[in-house]
Amino acid sequence: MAEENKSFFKGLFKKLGIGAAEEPAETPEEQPSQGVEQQEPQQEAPTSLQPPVAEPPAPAQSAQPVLTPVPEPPAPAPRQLWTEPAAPAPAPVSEPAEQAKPSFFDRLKRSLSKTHETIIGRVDTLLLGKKEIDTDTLEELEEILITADLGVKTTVDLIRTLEQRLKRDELQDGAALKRALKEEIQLRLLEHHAPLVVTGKKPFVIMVIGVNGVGKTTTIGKLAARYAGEGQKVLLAAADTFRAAAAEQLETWAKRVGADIVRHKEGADPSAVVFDACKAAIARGTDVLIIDTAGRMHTKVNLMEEMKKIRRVLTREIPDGPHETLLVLDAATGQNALSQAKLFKEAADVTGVVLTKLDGSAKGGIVVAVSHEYALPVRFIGVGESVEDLRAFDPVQFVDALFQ
Ligand SMILES: Nc1nc2c(ncn2[C@@H]2O[C@H](COP(=O)(O)OP(=O)(O)OP(=O)(O)O)[C@@H](O)[C@H]2O)c(=O)[nH]1
Ligand SMILES: [Mg+2]
Repeated sequence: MAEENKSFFKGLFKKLGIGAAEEPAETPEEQPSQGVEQQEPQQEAPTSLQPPVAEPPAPAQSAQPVLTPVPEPPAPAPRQLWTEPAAPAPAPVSEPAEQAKPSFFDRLKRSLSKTHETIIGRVDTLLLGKKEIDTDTLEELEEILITADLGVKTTVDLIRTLEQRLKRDELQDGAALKRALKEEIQLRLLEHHAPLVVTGKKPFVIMVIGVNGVGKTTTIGKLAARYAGEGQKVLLAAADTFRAAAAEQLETWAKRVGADIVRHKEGADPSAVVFDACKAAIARGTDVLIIDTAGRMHTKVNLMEEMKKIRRVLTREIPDGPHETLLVLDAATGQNALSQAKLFKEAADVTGVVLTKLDGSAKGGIVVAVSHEYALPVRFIGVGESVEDLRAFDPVQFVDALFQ
C-alpha cells in the first residue's frame, strides 16, 4: 500500500475511532475463522481435516469407484428432464420474466431491510434537516459506508467521486446526494457484472468452493433445480467426502430436483469422485456438472492443496474445466466474507461469487465491496433457504431494492 494511502487510512481510522486491528486484514489468519465458527459452531475443527496431498492417484485404478448407480429417471417425470432437448433453448439466466414479478422485488426488499436500515436509514438521519451538502457531510457519509460493510477501498472511491460531484455543484441537497450515491453504487456493481451462462460447453463444469457452512451444498441444490428446470441434464459430484452426511445432503437435493449424482464412500479421495463424475458426465451427455467440495479454510494449506489436486484431476478429463469456479460467501459474515474473497481469489482462480444469507443480514453492503474491490462478478444471491431463494444477481434491481 502506498505510503500516502497508508497515512490516509490511518487518518481515516483515527477519525472514525477505529483501532488498527479493525483495518482490513492483510493476512486475516484469525478473522475469517472467527466468523465461520460463529456461523457453524457445530462444524468440526478444520485442522482435523488433513487430506492426503500426495499426487493424485491414477484415479481409474485407485478409486475403486463406488459409483453410485444413477437412478433411472422416473417414467412419469413431470418435466421430462432426461430427454435430450431437441433444440436446447435454455431460459436466459438473467430471468427477465422473474425480475418482472413484483412479488420477488418485494421479497428482495424484505431481505435487504436490515441492510437498508444500516445504510439508507443512517444516511437519511445524516441528511435530516441539512440545508446544504458540504465536505463534512461527505466525511460523515464515509463513516456510515465503512461501518456498513462497503469496504474501505470501495467507500474511499465512492466518496472521492461524490466530492468531485460536489465541486461540480451537482449535490445541492440531501435528495441529490442520495441519488448520486445510488447511481455510483450501481455503476460499481455493473462494472464487473456478468450473469453465469452455462451453455456453449458440454459438460459445463461448475466447481463450488468456500469455507464451512456458507451454503455451498444448498446453493448447488438450488442451481441444479434451476438448470434441470430449464431442461438441462444435470450431474452432481459429491466431492465433500469429509463431512459425515455431506453426500446424503447432496443426494437428497439430486432426488428432489431430478439430477444425477456421483458419490463415493465417506472419507474417499475427493479427486477420485471428480474423476468418476467427469467420466460419467462425458459418457451420459451431461449438460451441467456441479462439484460440491468440503468447506475449507483458505488459511489451511493442506486444504487448499487438496482443492488444487481436484482441479488437476478434473483438467485431465475436461481440459478447459472447470468453466466456473464459484466461491460461496455468507453475506452475514461481513468483513470476513471480504477476506475470504481475497484469499480464495488468489488461491483458486475464482470466476464468480454467490452471496448467501442476505435475508436477515444487516451486512448486505458486502455485495458491493466484494464485486468492486476484487473485480468479481456476483452471479447469484441467496435470500432464503428454499429452492426459489437463489436468484441471478441483477445490480439495478438490487440497488433499487436497497434504496427503496
Ligand atoms: N437464510 C438462509 N439460509 C441459507 C441460505 N443458503 C444456505 N442457507 C443455510 O445455511 C446452512 C448451511 O448450508 P449448507 O449448504 O449445508 O452449507 P455448506 O457450505 O455446504 O456447509 P459445509 O458443507 O458444512 O461446509 C443450511 O441450513 C442452509 O439452509 C440463504 O440464502 N439464506
Ligand atoms: Mg456442504
